[in-house]
Amino acid sequence: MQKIISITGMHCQHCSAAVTKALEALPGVSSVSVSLEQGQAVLDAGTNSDAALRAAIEDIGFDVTAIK
Ligand code: 9UX
Repeated sequence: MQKIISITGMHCQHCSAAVTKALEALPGVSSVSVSLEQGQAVLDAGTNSDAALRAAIEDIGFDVTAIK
């Protein structure tokens, strides 16, 4: 299912690259697109829970403010 994740704390392209990598590391995730400018990740999350998506991002030091 497509999810849109709002993320704070990304300040350069290495940040958005790190978030992309962390999300792509989750099983079943595909089509990850992270926008530094918008502070947002759009992805097909497969069967991953919102909690799992949140943990993947927070574990590498960014904050999740919303998952829709
Ligand atoms: Mo860029 Mo992000 O120097 O934590 S990697 S701001």
